[in-house]
Amino acid sequence: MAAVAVSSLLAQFAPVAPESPNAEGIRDSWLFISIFVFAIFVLVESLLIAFVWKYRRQKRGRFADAAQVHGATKLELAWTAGPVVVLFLIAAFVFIELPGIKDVPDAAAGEEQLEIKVSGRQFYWEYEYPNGVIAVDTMQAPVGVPVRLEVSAPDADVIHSWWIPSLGGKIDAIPGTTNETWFQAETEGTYSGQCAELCGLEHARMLASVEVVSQDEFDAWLAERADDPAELGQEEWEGVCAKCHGMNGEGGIGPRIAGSPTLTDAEALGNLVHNGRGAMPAVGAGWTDEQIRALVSYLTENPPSGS
Ligand SMILES: [Cu+2]
Repeated sequence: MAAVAVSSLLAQFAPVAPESPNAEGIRDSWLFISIFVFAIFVLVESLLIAFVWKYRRQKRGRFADAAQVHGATKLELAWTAGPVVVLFLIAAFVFIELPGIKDVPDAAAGEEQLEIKVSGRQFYWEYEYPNGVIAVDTMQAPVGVPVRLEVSAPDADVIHSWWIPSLGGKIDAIPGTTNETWFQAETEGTYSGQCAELCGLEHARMLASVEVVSQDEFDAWLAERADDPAELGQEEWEGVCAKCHGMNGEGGIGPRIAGSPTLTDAEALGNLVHNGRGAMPAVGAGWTDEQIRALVSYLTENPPSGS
């Protein structure tokens, strides 16, 4: 029982189960470093307790000096060389693992590779697929295929950070720069994460997830989204508008917007999301007409109830 409790406690500190080779490299580095961390912790703390006990005052007078010990060449060499060896082993291990974590695998001849543009924005993730399909917050990806992510932040002054722990490490989304990362999901499923760089009021709600599906399901989804952007409208409402204005437009960080004629007026809504207004940032700067139309048609069919 105790062993189970201890191992489940330790699991709380461990990285999530990796589902992509780069996440495996991160987990392995963590485990390797942890061996030394744990061993050094136990060594230092037990010596500390042992010496506190061994050299306690006992009958020596309160203000009398304790025995002055100096010069122990072997011991001094050992505690200098030991840490050097430990640091060398850690550095060597990490440098061996690093290319497998950082470098996007080259597409072998005939092998498929998918590229998705990831944009961090206040306060949502926008994905653009090779055929131009746009999605918000939830990414779809095929299982077993290397997915290269081009991560950036189109709005001028806010940095975000893309992080799906089971699919690899964090990568910053920085204005004016494109950072690359990748994953190759080993099993189908939904993997979640969130923006890992404080980016403003609703940063905590800037969640992200990757739904890994079979190649056929992915192809079907991509083709369907290209023909019919209805789902996009819903994602935009939930991922972009509702985080500040409430899921039913009842208001929150932003004012109540249920019943506002702007919601169903493509020109007014386009103007608002392109340029922002007052405290509201230009959440949809650069949105295409199609993106605006998707939102207007969703809101026309599903007017927010206001409560
Ligand atoms: Cu963010």
